[in-house]
Amino acid sequence: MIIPQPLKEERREGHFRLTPAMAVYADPSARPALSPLREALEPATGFPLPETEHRQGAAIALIEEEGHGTEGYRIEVNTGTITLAASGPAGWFYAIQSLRQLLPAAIFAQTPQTAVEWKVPCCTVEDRPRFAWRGLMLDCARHFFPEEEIKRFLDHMALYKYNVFHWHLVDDQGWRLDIRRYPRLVEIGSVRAETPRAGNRNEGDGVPYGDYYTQEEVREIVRYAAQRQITVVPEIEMPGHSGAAIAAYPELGNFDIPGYQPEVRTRWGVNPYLYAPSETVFEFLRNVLLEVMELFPSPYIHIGGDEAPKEQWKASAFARGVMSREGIASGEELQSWFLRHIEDFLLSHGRRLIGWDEIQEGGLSPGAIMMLWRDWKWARAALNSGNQVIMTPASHCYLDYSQGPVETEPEAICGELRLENVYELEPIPDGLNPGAEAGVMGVQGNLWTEYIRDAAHLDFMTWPRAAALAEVAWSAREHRCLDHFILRLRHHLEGMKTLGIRYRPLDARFADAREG
Ligand code: TNX
Repeated sequence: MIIPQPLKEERREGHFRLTPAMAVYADPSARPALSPLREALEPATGFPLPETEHRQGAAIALIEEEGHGTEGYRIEVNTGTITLAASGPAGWFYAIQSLRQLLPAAIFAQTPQTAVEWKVPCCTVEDRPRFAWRGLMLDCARHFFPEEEIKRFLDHMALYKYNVFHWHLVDDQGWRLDIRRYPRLVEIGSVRAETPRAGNRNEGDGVPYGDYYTQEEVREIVRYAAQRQITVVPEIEMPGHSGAAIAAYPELGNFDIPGYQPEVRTRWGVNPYLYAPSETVFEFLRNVLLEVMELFPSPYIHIGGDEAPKEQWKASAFARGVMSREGIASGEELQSWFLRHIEDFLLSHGRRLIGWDEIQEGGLSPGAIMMLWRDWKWARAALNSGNQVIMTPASHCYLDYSQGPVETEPEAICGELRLENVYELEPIPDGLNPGAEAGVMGVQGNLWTEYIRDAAHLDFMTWPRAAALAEVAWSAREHRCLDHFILRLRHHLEGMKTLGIRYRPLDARFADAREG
């Protein structure tokens, strides 16, 4: 039972049975896929899977085959052999993830399960993704998740063929990335005096909170993700959501305004503090981004751009001076001017800029990639003018919303987003010019963590909704069927339990879904 649903899946009579002595063959180009294959099968079966030099006699063969693109693959299971064919590393990796899902759920155990019969149904699977960008975002600024928890998150993403980990590392309530050139970013910027209390968001708990990732930890996470075919896209917020950086270096803010008193924020929501449109700030951001680009090989750098109220710019004589010098009429245009500097810098280093949909308000640069989170009108406009867009509409992709009636669910930010509503998302907007839909790069789920304080609750908010979104991102539109998804999901929940994922249980009405 595979999630996301493959493009073609044909079952036949009979089974292949994994046995302790079975050997594996790999074409020379496919040999790097041997270790993910062993990692997938060895812990639960206890079978060592030795490599053999001859395809003849091998139980499992990893072979290179033309025509599967960068991420597609083919699986052929007969009573005597399993063939995993692909044109490259991502394809073999995804074939292995699907193969795991064809086995009994006990395959996800981390110790040998001697009583299980390891049967794989005879079948042919031919598969490739609908969208190239299949992401999950994790906000590590509001709450911090240590390296080991990030790795678990990546393990689970990989199983559902997600390929982008969007890492929200910076916000008003904490700067979580060590930048060597600016030590105060973590010394001061990573610590807030307190956090809103559980159950009463208007009151602080009085407990200082702070942590950050060292550059060594970041490199390790990037490497770990790459092994799982996941690109880590860092997000460094600007010009808003930058309160922690401004608290660390007050000269970065609009310090000529009355009552200027930056601090690492202790409440959630939108913050008035934003970077000044100054050369001091551009120099700071260029230096920060140089270290960021050294740590993250991603072709994309996310610069935030959301929720930046323009009041401080309007109140600052310096910012107003920049506006009149540059002939800029509004705060929104000043933001676009600001971000154009950053985009030029990123482009000169071979990286593309991604920003939240507010980057369109003052004029969208033709090369910028927009992440849609609010009204779909922004996506239509961007796509129709030839920009690329990633769809993360809050209405379907905000995994920080409650999974049922807010009265009966654990405290969450606001709103309700049920499993079936995630599953219903059709990411291509209507009203597009012919051909503009090609600009939709894909889909992403966002885990903002104001109310997600630990890994157990992160599991609960992520799963199973992220399994539904994985199917939106990967599977052909015409193959999406909620009843069939729920049927497969019920089997997957056993696997998730075995993996130790503390997912949210299905609503009663789904507990006995039948194939129909
Ligand atoms: C809006 S979505 C934000 C975040 C919050 C989130 C809570 C976006 C680009 N900005 O700062 O955490 O709502 O759902």
